[in-house]
Amino acid sequence: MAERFSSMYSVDSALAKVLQQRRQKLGALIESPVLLWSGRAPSKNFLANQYSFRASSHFLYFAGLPIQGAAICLHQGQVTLLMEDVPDSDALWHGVSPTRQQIAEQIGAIAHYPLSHFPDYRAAATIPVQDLWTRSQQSQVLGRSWQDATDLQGIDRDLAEALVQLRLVQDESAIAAIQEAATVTVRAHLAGIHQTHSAHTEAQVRAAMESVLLAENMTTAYTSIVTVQGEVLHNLYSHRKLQPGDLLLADVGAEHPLGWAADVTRTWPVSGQWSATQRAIYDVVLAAHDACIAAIAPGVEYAAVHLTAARVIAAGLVDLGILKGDPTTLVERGVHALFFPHGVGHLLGLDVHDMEDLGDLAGYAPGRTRSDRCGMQYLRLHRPLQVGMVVTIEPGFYQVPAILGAARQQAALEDCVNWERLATFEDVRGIRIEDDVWVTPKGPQVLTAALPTQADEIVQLMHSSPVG
Ligand SMILES: [Mn+2]
Repeated sequence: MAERFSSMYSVDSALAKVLQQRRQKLGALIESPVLLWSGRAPSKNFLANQYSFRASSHFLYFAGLPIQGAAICLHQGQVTLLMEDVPDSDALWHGVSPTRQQIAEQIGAIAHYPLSHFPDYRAAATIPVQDLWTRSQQSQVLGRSWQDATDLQGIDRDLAEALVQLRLVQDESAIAAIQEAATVTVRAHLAGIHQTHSAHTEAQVRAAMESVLLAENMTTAYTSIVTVQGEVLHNLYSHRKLQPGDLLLADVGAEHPLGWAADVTRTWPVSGQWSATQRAIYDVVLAAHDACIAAIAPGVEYAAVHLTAARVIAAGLVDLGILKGDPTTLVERGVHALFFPHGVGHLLGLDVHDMEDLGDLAGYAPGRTRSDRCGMQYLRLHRPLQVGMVVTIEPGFYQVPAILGAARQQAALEDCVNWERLATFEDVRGIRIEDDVWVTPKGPQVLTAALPTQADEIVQLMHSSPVG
């Protein structure tokens, strides 16, 4: 695309070919035309002050470009673009925009129309986007309405199933983009680890990490968690001061300019030195992390990988005298979930929790539903692993006051938790170690392997001079 346009994106010939293949695969899976909307950015306080735009992932997967306020119709492997041309008056504020025709050429559309042509597509299947303005447009155009994207019916449901089938397994182009996001994410974590010594607050470490993403023209794939209160699983506040005895938990991942996500967590001691108790628990979590990654192979049930993490954590806590009993029995009783209450990971792709807009349709194999068994209800992925899937592995240990307080009231747990022993581990609030793993025919390939996980290596990095 000519340089006079302010838009930074373009589709090169390699991506054009990938998009064509994805469209053809969809065409082979679903007969009816499909209409996918990109959505639009919500405003802050007044209309012209917009949040940055993030296109719907289903749209991005086939269109390749984040085009705001557009829809594509996919049918028999072909794509048609629907959008309005940007008015000339917009150029003062946003520079000269490409015309609809030029965008259509970019994405390989066979035709392009203004939005007034929507009625021609009433028979199309769709997935409702998250933003409500666009959703009401979808509803009007197609004469259907949705509560949310998790209760789709008829052709919309057929489409959702086709999308899951395609997007569960990442093509080469997707893997390359996820790897790019992962590489930048690794550098962000190294920057955070290096700069902890000179930081006084969580926010300063977070800034050091996110600045690496920004400098690569990437953004965060989700709101960063950089906290000394790691036991608050999604702690989104970074205002606290760093104290010498604290562990800092950083869950920060980059989003590639075309939408692909990375998702990485490391935990390190603010002072550059582990206490004996912190080190002991860290090594238990790391053993679980390593055992899970070693277990990854095509055909392996992800739930079994999760249970591997649960068993290794339970065994480690038995060794430390915190839990009592046989690790397998403890896991069957859900006792590990006192300290490891979430699932061991999830699908990763264009969304950091890939396709969770479809509820459990992507994460759970047909016929499977969430278990109410303790420690299993937050499992986000319950399928056999397939070649081409990208998943996270992220075991953790947390002392959540609400969980432990309630557990202490239960006489049933008296025989398996040594509360006095646990009290000596009070400087361990939250530890998580998370990597992104690509399932290949030969086994696991860790896309974030360049970032050390060993306790000694991490603190050595804190004392060494920053690189790159
Ligand atoms: Mn994650």
